[in-house]
Amino acid sequence: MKLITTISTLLLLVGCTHTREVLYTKYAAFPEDATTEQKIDIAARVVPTDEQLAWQQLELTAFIHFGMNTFTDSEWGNGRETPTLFNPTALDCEQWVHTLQKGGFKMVILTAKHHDGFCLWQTETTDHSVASSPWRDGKGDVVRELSDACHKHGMKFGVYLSPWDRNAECYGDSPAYNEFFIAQLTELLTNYGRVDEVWFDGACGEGPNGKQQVYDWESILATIEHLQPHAVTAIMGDDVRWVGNEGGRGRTTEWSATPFTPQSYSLGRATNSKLGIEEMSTDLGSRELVARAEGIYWYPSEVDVSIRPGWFYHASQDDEVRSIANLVDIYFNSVGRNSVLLLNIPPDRRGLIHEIDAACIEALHNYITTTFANNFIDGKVREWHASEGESIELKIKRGSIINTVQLSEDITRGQRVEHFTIEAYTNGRWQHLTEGTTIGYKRLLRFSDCRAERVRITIKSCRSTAHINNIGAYYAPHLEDDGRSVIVSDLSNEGWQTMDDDAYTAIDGDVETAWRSEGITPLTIDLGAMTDIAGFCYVPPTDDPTGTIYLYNLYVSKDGNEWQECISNGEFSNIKNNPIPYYVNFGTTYSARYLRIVPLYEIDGKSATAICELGILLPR
Ligand code: FUL
Repeated sequence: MKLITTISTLLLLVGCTHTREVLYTKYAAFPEDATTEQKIDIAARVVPTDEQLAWQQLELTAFIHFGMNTFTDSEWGNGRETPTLFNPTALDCEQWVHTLQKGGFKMVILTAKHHDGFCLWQTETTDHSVASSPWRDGKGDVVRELSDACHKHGMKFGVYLSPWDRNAECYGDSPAYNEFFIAQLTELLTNYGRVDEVWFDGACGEGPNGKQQVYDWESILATIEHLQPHAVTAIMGDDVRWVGNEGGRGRTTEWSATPFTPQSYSLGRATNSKLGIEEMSTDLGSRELVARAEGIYWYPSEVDVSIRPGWFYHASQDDEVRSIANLVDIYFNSVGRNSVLLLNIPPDRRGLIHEIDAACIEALHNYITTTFANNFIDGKVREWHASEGESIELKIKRGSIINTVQLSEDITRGQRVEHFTIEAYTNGRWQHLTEGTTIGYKRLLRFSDCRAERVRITIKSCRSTAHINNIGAYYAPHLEDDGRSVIVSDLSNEGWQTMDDDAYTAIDGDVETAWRSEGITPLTIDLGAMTDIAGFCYVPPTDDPTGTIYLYNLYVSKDGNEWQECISNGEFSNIKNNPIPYYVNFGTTYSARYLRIVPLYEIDGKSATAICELGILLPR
């Protein structure tokens, strides 16, 4: 396991005095009797490994979700899909790499196996793979084609291998599946050259034997350490931490030095729960939290989000590719908040990145490069070793308008800033522009356009001396979001009624208002007239997830008395992490006037139901 506790010392030149500073790579345990002050001092001196640093510097990384779901139009497969469905007509991994490079991406991570268990490479471990598909007569290998294209064009390459496997017979028989999984991992890390990131999500389920799988993370991480020691391991790995949402939202206070213990460590969950923290927690690094902790990790955040509502390509979402304005916001809220962005760009059924997505990422890249090509600070900014309360004043090029400041800490000396302010000298006086908490590797702050003569940065509070190695002032052009609204029903809700008195908010056409009920409560709607129904849409709540439906049955009726089941044990896959509208096509048309959804299981097993909107899909 790559739990490195090396202590390195660095000879620092601060002013004219030589100071020997002890640094802790990746982890530091607090001495048992350490005071809060001592703990904070140690927290300020935990630093990334070389691999974590190189990863952080990539800034923009790309996810490729491609596989069986691309061909079944789903987000999660159940593992029973026939491999013959997998048949891209024009797959070209060089096109993926060129397109992503034009978008400024430095690494690409491929879903070598998603939860459905279908393997995109020639594996010895199962027949449920490309070898059983008609694509390239069963001789194709997507992992080979992509890794080759990456290595040829200087792009880093990573793999996503889903631990949860809904196809493997042995899933749930823990030792057998661990062996199977490690064999898959070994193939991927042995046969395809250099791999720079290995990505495991935490999903875990029951196998066909009815038993919950228990993963052997220690052996899994040891396999990576042995075969690709320079690769960072993400999410269930111990180098890169999940930011806690799939919506592209980094924290404004983001500590890479955190007491949050990787969940794959045997005591990870227990330690975190003792501290009252989880991946989604707002506070993962405050003084108050560090004071209660027993140690501190360098465990930086990665923001994973899709360019489309779903992780896999669905032609129906071609109109819902994120706008440039939205992508720019995501950039500021991820890379600009001390995180690495992992943006998913899912290839279509041809096996190509779709033209719309390609144009978007290129436009994003142009925006970023043009904005940050022009630093309006006059003169060169030297590294600034700031003590608490210290300020620096910087001249702005004459006549410039700025609305963005970039600050960076030299994280090879730790992450230290806790609070800073930015002011501008304009029209003969100092004016407060904005302020922030953490900085870390990169912090971008936007504020109203300002014609400044000088800017003043003040480090209001920090742990030990802060080493600021980059300051920039820029003008980021304003972009209008195209204001697209998502259509959740093909049929107007005029004349609709719910059979439950207070449930109108579930069909009022407003996705912001939720109908909430205590208990697992069915909802019946009367459309007012016989209608040909081809499917429905469920919009879950996004503020408080309580009541979000995970499993359900769906019925229709002509008269409200006799009901026909259309979907039994349906699943809104991945709704917990990605609470977007879910569109479900029946694959056939029902003539009916009433529709009833019967929730079976709430996302966390709670006794609650929440529906922001139910919509009707008409035949096309
Ligand atoms: C989640 C998965 O369930 C999604 O399908 C997707 O792969 C996302 C990146 O991770 O946990």
